[in-house]
Amino acid sequence: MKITEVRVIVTCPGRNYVCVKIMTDEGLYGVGDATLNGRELAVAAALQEHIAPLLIGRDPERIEDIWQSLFRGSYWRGGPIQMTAIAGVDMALWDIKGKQAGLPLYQLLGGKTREGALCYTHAGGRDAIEVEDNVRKSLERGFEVIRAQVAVPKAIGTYGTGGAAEAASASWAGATAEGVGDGGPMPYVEANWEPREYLKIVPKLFAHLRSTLGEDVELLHDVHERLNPIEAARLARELEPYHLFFLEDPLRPEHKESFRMVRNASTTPIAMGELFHTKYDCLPLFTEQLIDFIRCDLTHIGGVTEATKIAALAEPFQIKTAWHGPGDIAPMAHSANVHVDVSIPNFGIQEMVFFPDIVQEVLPGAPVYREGRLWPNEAPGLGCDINEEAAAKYPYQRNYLPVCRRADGAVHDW
Ligand code: KDG
Ligand code: MG
Repeated sequence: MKITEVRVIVTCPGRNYVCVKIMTDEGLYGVGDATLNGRELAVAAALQEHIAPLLIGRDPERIEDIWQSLFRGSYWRGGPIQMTAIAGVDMALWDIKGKQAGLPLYQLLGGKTREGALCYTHAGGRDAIEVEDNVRKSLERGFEVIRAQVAVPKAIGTYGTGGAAEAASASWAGATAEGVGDGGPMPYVEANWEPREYLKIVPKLFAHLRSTLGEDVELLHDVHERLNPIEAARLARELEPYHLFFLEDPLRPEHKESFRMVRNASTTPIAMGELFHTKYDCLPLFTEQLIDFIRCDLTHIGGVTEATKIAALAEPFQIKTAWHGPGDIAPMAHSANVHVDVSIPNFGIQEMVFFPDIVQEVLPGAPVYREGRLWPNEAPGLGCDINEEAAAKYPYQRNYLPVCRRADGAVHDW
């Protein structure tokens, strides 16, 4: 079999997605996700201008060889743009292999280790009562694990307080009113965010949720890389009595040694990884046993090929997976997540979103949610497709992630 064409389809059914469609001389094609929120066209150009010419005429069955030639063969390795471009190609090649075999991807990865993939949704709110209310609504929908985020006093537009709606949409309805949300034609400014206020409010939120909801519901919280090591250590310690499922991304991704301070301070389980790009980012956290969940984004680490290696590296350290599953990666990536989830031994949990109808029309095949779990598509390969005609109706719109600023106006990590 030979690759005859690599199509890069950029579409905006409510938010931007960069899709890869690899065509072959045998009529089979595969689809993958190469979306990098806020830098979509950089990835599209990398694919179109630099990667596609290298793939024409290659055998799509040689996934590992193509992966290695794109990662190491280019000399300049890693980074979000390159690893996202590789992911789009990698997913499309696994999709072709599945279609060739007539098997869903999880079968190619060793078959099922479990039925569905336990998943979590987001609950947010302006105060603890509103968050509690939204957690209760998620419980009614069957979720057993829920992420909880609360507005920080004095701050404008705290990350995550729009809950599941914010996660699914580029222009969340609350965004224009309060400056909250994920994205816009120019960056929103999340203003007046102060660690002191954040560190006071978050333990109070979880004290409230435990006192009103009891111990049965599993709760987690995303710090979104905003604290320094000593602040993160304090938060992890103060949240200990509330038994979180995990505390997510407490620190910036670059200096892995900082995690020692958080680890030594508490027994709150730690998750990390949505800003990682390769297995090499994960290694020091694994070998020193500094985290409990690895939550890379398959679309930003080079796809299924790197994800299965990361999961295998994590397994002997009893670290589980919690792959990133936001609305800003396409259904193909969510499908890849779940195929990996149900076939590895050390799956932990899967983050999910409910895609709006318009996304499902353009990019059909997202995993199905039922009873607190995601269920993989049983069609061959990823089980996803790109409706190119529908995609063409929604052209790319420039969109940025928000920027966070402290009370004195200084830039902080968003
Ligand atoms: O594009 C950025 C989002 O993917 C990120 O803010 C979402 O942190 C996130 C999460 O945990 O889903
Ligand atoms: Mg996160």
